[in-house]
Order: sequence, then structure tokens, then C-alpha cells
Amino acid sequence: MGTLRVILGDQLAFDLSALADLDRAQDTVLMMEVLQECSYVRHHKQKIVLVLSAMRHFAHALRERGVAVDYVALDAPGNTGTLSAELQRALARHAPQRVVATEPGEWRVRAAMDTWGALGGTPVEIRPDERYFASRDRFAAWAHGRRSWRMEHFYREMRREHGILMDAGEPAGGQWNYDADNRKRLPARTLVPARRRFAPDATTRELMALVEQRFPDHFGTLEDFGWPVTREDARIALDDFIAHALPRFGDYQDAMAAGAPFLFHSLLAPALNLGLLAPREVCAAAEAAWRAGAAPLNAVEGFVRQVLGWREYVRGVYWTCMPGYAERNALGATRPLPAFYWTGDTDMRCLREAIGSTARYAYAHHIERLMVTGNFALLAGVAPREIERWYLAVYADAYEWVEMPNTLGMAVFADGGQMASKPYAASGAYIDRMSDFCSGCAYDVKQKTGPRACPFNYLYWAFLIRQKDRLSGNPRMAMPYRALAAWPRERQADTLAEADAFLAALPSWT
Ligand code: FAD
Ligand code: DLZ
Ligand code: SF4
Repeated sequence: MGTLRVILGDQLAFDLSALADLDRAQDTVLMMEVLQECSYVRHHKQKIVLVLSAMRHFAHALRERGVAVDYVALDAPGNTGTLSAELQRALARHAPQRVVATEPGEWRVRAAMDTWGALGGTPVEIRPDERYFASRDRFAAWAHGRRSWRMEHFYREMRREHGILMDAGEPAGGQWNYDADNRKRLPARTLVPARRRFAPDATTRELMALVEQRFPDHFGTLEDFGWPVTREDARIALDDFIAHALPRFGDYQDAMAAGAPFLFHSLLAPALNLGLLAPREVCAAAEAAWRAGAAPLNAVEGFVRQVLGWREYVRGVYWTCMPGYAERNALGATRPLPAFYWTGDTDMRCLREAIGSTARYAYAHHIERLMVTGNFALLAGVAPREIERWYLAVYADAYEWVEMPNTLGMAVFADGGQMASKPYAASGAYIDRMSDFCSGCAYDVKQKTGPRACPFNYLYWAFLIRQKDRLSGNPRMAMPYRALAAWPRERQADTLAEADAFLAALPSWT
């Protein structure tokens, strides 16, 4: 046999580097469903179904193109449960001249891949993953020698380099950034578009039964599974987003609303991260909508900023800072994760909404992740690794390369400012401004202390008091620390005591 070409579950692209010089007559593609990848965190049931179903459909599409695929199913006899041991068995089956793979999205898997060359003496070639705008080297070159890294600087270079939303060397519309237009609260009775969801086909239904049987204790429910599992359906989802949601994506990018978990977001991250869609094509589709007059610039720039900016930036941070990044804990946070992150059982409505849609759809949009579940973990001093493992488990789009910097860097400031210039800490007033959650909450967002006071209020100030030595020198934190300086000593002590009592009463997950 010629070359054995390994494709992982989140590498489902026909133009993957591992397939570049495929010889249909001699080569075999190896795809492996393994227990270890399904259980290294307690993945949401929908995430396991999504990945395995997309893998099975991709294998089918490869076979339809005349490619030989050796597909190891999760319940195949003799399945050893790990990628490395399955590769070893495949080497014995095929005796290939060489193995070719594309670098994985996770340090842990990369470390395993680096041992593959020693498995039986077959040469192993690991190729760069070319599905991104910026290679790992490109990001490292940008980051090298800079005292601080800021997404905005990197993003502008990417816009120039890839000619996206550029006119004659200048940013389209004359401005790089439309963030100021993109912070609107959703007016009451706004009609939110129904989103294109995809009913599970026979393959997906079979996997739903398998996952219920093999992973009954994993987080989340399967009833509302509606993710695209093929490239064709992912393209339909992209077209649906561009036509119905993109025009207002910018305006309500930061808004939150009870019972409306998707708002105007794209829902494309699961398909993008699996490889069913390419970041280039989604940016091109958004830009084309603007050029055709079908979507305003603030929406299109806001969307491109997420895909060309944030997504590429966090990947660069991950690979440049790993493996040490995983251990960062700049604020010395040690609290165990409260149990309600898994159960949704809390009187705080904002958290109940965000965790509820997470369980139901394996989805919550960015502001719910950052300013509700993330903000609470930050203010409560949850140990970064505990909250980080939670995010990795519960979302359909979660892979370490993108999840970890968002959690450690953006949500809980565990990297001490490598990624973000200040912690995204906020009191209940922010959540009240950007959502309708507070009106139906057991707590009162206007009250600062007392049994009915919104816990985000005293937790916010207690956080600032506790972290004074670490944060008060940050110029972007000057305003709240100036306010705090005017507080009498007793008020500070009372706030700390109230926060401590609230946190002490929270059951943690055992
Ligand atoms: P949209 O709001 O429609 O955004 C468009 C696209 O931009 C997304 O599909 C995504 O590919 C990209 N994008 C947007 N924001 C970011 C960002 N901050 N970083 C990277 N890409 C971004 N995103 C993941 O893909 N996987 C994760 O595991 C993940 N974990 C996160 C954890 C935390 C604590 C936070 C705060 C954010 C996380 N994000 C993650 C980023 C972001 O929340 C999701 O990409 C987004 O909510 C996915 O929904 P969407 O496709 O509707 O996104
Ligand atoms: C997430 C996931 C799951 C649930 N299962 C598999 C699997 O059985 N086989 C596989 O090749 N990949 C799976 N994946 C995706 C991997 O975890 C992912 O490729 C690595 O974490 C690197 O990003
Ligand atoms: Fe959340 Fe506080 Fe508003 Fe309740 S009052 S929804 S806890 S911000």
C-alpha cells in the first residue's frame, strides 16, 4: 500500500493538507472513532453526535469520490479507544510506506502524534493545518518582539494581507472598527428570525442512540439536535445566516434576550471548527452581501472581525503560549466550579438562561459565555482549569485551541493580560443594560446589598477589593478603583463578608 492518511474528527475538509497529494489508486484514508476523544472531558451529548456523524458523512463523501477509507467505528470489535493504538493496528493492517497527517488542534493530540514515528518504524509526516488565514509561523512572527498583543493590531494586518473589506488599500467605509455601533440592546418585541436547523438523518439518529447508551452521564440533551453534519448542509446554514441574520448581526451582537438564544448570531462555529466550512468562504460571503447592498457595513465588519480577527488571534495565542498557557492563574483563583454550571439550578435568571440553552442546544452566544457564565466565574474566583474544562465540554464548537484562550485569556483573566487589556468584570448593571433577564429574576439588579440584591453587584465589588494589588495599577481599571477609594473601610468589609457568605453557600460539583 502507498500512504496511510489520517484524518481527525475536526479535519473534515477535502482540501486538508493531509490529502494534498492523495493517490486514489494506492492510498487509504484512516478515520478513527475512539473512546478517549469522546471522554477526555464530559462532552455535551450533542457534541459527540455532531463530531461522529460529521466524520461518518465525510467518510461516505470520500468513498463517493473514489477514495479508500478505513473507518474504525466506536463500537467496532477490538477498538482500543485511543488514536495512537488505533493507528498502530492500522499500520499492521495496511503496512503503508508512510503515514501523513495534518497537525491537530490540540497540544495533547500533538504530543501523541509526535510518538507515532516510533510506533513501528513507518515514516510519519505531520503537515501544517492550512485551513486558517494565518499560519502558526505567521502569528509567531507578528507576536515576536511585541510587548503586548492586541487583537485589533493583528486583525488590521490580516485585513490588509488578505484584502478583506479593503478598498484601494484603505478599510472599506473608511473605518477599521464599528464596535461602537454594535452594542445595542434588543428592543422589546423585535422579531428574531427563525433559524435553519437540520433534522437528524438516519446516521445521526443511530449515533444519538449510541451516545445515550455509551455516555448517559454526559451533559446536555439530544432532543433539539439541529446542527449541519455535511458540507452541503453547512453551506445552507451559511446562506441562511447571510440572508436572514447578518443584516442585524452587528446591531445586536452584544444583546441577550430570554428565550432567544441565537438572536442574530451565525451558529457557524461548529461547522467552521469541524472543517465543513472554510473561514475564507464565510468572510467572502459576508463581504459579498455588503457589496451587494444586502447587509450594512457595521454588521459585516463585526462578523469579519470575529472570524478573521478573534478566531485567528486566539489560535495564535494558543499555539504560541502552550503548553504553559493551560496552567496560568494570574489572579490566584481556587474555588471549585459551582454545581449549577452542570445543573442550571440557580435563582440567578441570567445564568439559568445561559446554562439552559447550553444544555438544550450545546450553544450560548459569545456575550452569554463571556459576560454571564464567564463573568460569574471570574468574580467568584473559580479555578481557571475548572471553568476551562467546563467550556471545553459543553459547547458543540468547543476545541481547546479556540476555547482555552477565550476562557483563560478573555473570560477569567488567568493569563494576566496576554490576550485582553483588562478583565471583563461587570456588575449586574451591565447584564441589565444588555438583556431582559433581570425583569424576571428572583434578585433585584438595583439593590447592592441585602438578601434580594443581585449577587453580581456585591461579587463585582468584592472582586475589585480582593484583587486590588493586582489590578488597581491597570489604567483601564482606574475608574472603578477611584470609586472604591471613596468607600469607607466598613463598607468594603461588609461587601467582602456578603460575597463570601453567598459563595460559601453555593454547592460545588463533587
Ligand atoms: P458568531 O457570533 O456568529 O460569530 C461568528 C464566528 O466568529 C463564530 O462562528 C466563530 O467562528 C468566530 N468567533 C466569534 N467570536 C470568537 C472568539 N472570541 N474566538 C474565536 N472565534 C470567534 N468559540 C469556538 O469556536 N469554540 C469554543 O470552544 C469557544 N469557547 C469560548 C469560551 C468562552 C469563555 C468565550 C467567551 C468564547 C468562546 N468562543 C468559542 C468564542 C465565541 O463565543 C463562539 O465562537 C461563538 O459564540 C460561536 O457562536 P456563533 O457561531 O453563533 O458565533
Ligand atoms: C471531539 C472529538 C470526538 C468527540 N471524537 C473524536 C473521535 O472519535 N475521533 C477523532 O478523530 N476525533 C474526535 N474528536 C475530535 C478530536 O478531539 C480533535 O481532533 C482533537 O481534540 C484535536 O482538535
Ligand atoms: Fe442576573 Fe442579577 Fe439580573 Fe438576576 S438581577 S438576572 S442575577 S444580573
